[in-house]
Amino acid sequence: MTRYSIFRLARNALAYRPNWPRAWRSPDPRPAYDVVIVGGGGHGLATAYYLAKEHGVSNIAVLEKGWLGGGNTGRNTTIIRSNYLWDESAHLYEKALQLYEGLSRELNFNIMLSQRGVLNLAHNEHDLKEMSRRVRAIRLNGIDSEMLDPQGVKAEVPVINISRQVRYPILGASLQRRGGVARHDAVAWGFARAADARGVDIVQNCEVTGLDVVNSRVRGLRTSRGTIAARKVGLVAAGHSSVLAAMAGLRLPIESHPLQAMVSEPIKPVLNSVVMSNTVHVYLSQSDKGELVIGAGIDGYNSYAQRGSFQIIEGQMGALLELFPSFSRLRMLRQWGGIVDVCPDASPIVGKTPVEGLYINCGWGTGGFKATPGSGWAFAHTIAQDRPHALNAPFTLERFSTGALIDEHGAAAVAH
Ligand code: FAD
Ligand code: PYC
Repeated sequence: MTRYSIFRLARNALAYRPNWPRAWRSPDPRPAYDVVIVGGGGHGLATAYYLAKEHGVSNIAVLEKGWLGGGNTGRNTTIIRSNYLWDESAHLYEKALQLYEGLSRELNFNIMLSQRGVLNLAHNEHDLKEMSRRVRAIRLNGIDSEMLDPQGVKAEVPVINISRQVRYPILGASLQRRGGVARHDAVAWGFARAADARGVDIVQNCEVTGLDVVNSRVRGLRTSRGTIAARKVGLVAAGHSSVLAAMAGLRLPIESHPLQAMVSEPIKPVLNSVVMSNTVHVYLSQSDKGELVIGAGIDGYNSYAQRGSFQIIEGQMGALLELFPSFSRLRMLRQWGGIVDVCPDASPIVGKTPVEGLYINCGWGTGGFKATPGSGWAFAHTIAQDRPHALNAPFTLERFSTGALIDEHGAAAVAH
């Protein structure tokens, strides 16, 4: 950086800009809406955007109890991929990836999508066989996926040690080259700005405290900013899905767990891809700022506390150093937690509920960031048409009574 650009950066950082236009309005809630979306994370904002854009719904509000993207959207490790095993999931996550590929242009907002490739490491014969089967299944759905041998892994990740004389040798990896990362806040902000431009009221600091249901039909919501009538309500409140559903008398097959992550001090570029190891239980990438972004598995207990803990730091550092001993000299900068709602089959619920006019989008567990635009797109269709799109039709609440589960524990394994 030249002295001139440092000066310009400092000047811009300190400048007072009274005339900067707001990216979105800050309206008071109106007494009634056609559709109210509960939850101003990426999925809720995307739903509102596609409702307005694709379905011409004009009277929409998004109610967020805190600030936009302050839930899991702003807390995740930003990994995007569509390498899921079952056809149902492959179609949904691939739709999301395709939307991501055009999202900066669609929203006129740079979401910093970086398709740098996502590697899943194989450390034993079982991993190799499981991955080969998975790669073939994924390719049958027309999604890019390939196997690498140890030399191929080394070519993608030069800092990795492919010696066989280590505790977890690298026997190969699967790679999705179109996978990668995107700036999570930008996804929320881009959808918020574009939804607002289409007339959606985004109301922050507005907590939903109750749902009014009369004769099995939703009529409105009670909030910290008053009562709001609504013809349709979409619940998109990851981390609190069960709490919201219970307000309408529904019990969800969901467990809420903390999931933690951390970042290191920034260092020079050392890692070009996203590397995940289910067996050693760690995943990492390097941010544009140079920080290593490192994720853990879910905490074993249920909780609504969005915070880190000492044992996760210790476990994660142990796992990281098994794979990358040279990172032992790195200092960690920050650690945080988010609350993820996990379904028994590690797949989401996106669809109608037994209450008329009430729709639910939840249970994305540890892996919903990658689904954000696809989830919003399909959920908007479901709300507008009062029936699911083919993409989300299999992801019903009823599957837990019919038994038509979509078991994606393998695809989600690194964080479980
Ligand atoms: P959120 O962003 O959590 O939004 C829900 C919103 O609802 C919140 O803002 C909350 O404040 C609001 N809300 C709750 N209750 C109320 C109420 N009563 N009234 C009003 N508003 C309410 N996924 C990936 O694909 N890749 C990853 O690399 C990845 N890494 C992760 C790492 C961590 C540490 C965590 C925690 C998650 C990770 N995930 C990842 C999962 C991903 O972050 C989530 O699945 C996804 O962001 C969920 O988005 P959302 O919009 O549904 O939820
Ligand atoms: O689903 O890719 C994922 C993921 C990575 C970290 C947490 N979830």
